[in-house]
Amino acid sequence: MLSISKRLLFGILLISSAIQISFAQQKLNPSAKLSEDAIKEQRLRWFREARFGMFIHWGLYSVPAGEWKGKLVPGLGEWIMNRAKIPVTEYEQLTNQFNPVKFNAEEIVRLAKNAGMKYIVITSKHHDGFAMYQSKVSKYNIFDATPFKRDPLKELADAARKAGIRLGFYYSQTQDWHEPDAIGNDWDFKNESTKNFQKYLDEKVKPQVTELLTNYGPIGLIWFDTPRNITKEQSRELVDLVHKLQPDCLVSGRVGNGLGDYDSAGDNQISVGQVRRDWETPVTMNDTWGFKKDDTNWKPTAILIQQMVQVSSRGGNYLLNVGPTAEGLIPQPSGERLGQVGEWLKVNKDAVYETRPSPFQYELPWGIITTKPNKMFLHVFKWQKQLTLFGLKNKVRKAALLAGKKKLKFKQTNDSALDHYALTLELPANAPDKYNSVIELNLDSDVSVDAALMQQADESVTLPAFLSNVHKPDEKSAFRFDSRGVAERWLDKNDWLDWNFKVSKPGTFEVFALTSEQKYGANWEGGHKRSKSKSAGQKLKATIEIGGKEENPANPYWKYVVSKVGTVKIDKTGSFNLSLKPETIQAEKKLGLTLVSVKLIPVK
Ligand code: FHN
Repeated sequence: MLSISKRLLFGILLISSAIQISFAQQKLNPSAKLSEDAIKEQRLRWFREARFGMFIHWGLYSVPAGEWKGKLVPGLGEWIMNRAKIPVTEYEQLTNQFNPVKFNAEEIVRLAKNAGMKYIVITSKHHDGFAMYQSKVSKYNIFDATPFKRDPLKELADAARKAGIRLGFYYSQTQDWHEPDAIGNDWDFKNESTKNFQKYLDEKVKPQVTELLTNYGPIGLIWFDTPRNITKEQSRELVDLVHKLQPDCLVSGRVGNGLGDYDSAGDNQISVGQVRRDWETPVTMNDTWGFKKDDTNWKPTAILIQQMVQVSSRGGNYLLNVGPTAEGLIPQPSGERLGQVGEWLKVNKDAVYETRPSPFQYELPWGIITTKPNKMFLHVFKWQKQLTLFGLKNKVRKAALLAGKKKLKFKQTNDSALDHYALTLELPANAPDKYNSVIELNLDSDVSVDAALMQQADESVTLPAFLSNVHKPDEKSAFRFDSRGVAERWLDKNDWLDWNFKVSKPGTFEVFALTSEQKYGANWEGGHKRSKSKSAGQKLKATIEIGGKEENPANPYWKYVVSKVGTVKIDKTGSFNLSLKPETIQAEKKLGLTLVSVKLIPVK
């Protein structure tokens, strides 16, 4: 049961003079040294343009496919050895049954290419320690230990090269449940004190990574995962090894200690936060990475397309997973969805590849934006006959649907007193695309916007947590934002937030707080109480209750808990400030107040 007495204090402060707000986007890698910068830029060039890749989780675990000794094992398919605590000697027996004769590298590459994917990342060794290629370092590999006697990574590397698709290898550098010195297997190798992680790193990880970067031609990236205990020196050793062997090969953020070439968002986390570095998010098509026969919770194609462009609109890459079966086949529902995404991309590719992020840091009520020099692409998820965009300062030269190039009528206005720009587009009655219809705007110069938070055309105001001014009286406070832009570790009652925003249509508004509830794991935490507030203006003191829940299509693993806080009246246009101060914060589960945003919805 959740405690439902979150109590917060809101202070609404009317500000008479306009506030100058600048949310300039940070430049990538501002602090890197010049020469390193240049090398890194070169390495990142293809990745930055790619936007969409295929993740392949394939290993011995596809044989049990989620079932062990007649019982379905909950959790991720590739974690079955860990979840069912299968002894190494028993798990090794799976090698006798692993004969994926239907594996066809060219077919997989064709599927990826038709889906519009620009790169493929396949598990060369997952946490179970089994190498999916011919390794001289350990006989525990698909070539030497199974009846298959083929090297699928070699076949994939050849097929990918022929098709002009980049290939990357996933490699689990800390967890290896097959090895006594590695992390993770506490059922066979119980004695932590005798473990020598460096030995495992020197004798298995580095030699295997060397094989992968020596025997398979140019490799786009090494996707290290779960850094866990790895020290900064050890992460550095791996990064240096990769760059020494193949200077153009990228290293994923999960090598640990902030040393990767790019950041990796959490699994299935579609980041809405600020763009700081190049980044990628790995996403499952159902709920597992490795094949599981009982997982049929497939995401609809509309969600996959919307997530992909949402990631593009924040400057990231979308790495969408498939989990082949023990026969080597990609499950039919995955293939079907990839085909549909590919069809959409054939028409709308200009709005995805090589695009730059949205100039607006916040989400819009109808969809998202991607940009290119002198161009803006409006991805409309919620179709409407008239679409209004606020804050665009450029003159629009032409507006047209990307599909079919049909020109659209539009009008631009500017309220100079409020410093408020509006573009209104007239749209056809029906959405031209059932997933995401894109409008292309040709602009007079490179995109220029008023990036301040502002009321939208539906008269609502959304104040995302990550765009607030954060006040942490105690510097040691753990408060921060996760890769979705949601407040986490808000455990200190003295931390508080405030926002400045513009209102162009005065009125009475209901105020809601949206907090984030995990689908799995620790869930949600409540019981926070109100504190004294020094805010001026209208004050709302409210008990936040679970007033409802909203699905969050972009992040299906985190629902929004919606709580009504009260009502405010804003009787003139202008700039306003809203502050949010909690009282005591319940932190038993160490979740605290997981604020997504505060919303003002007009009372009609
Ligand atoms: O534990 C793994 C998991 O099995 C899977 O490989 C994902 C993919 O991002 N990475 C780890 C969890 O974050």
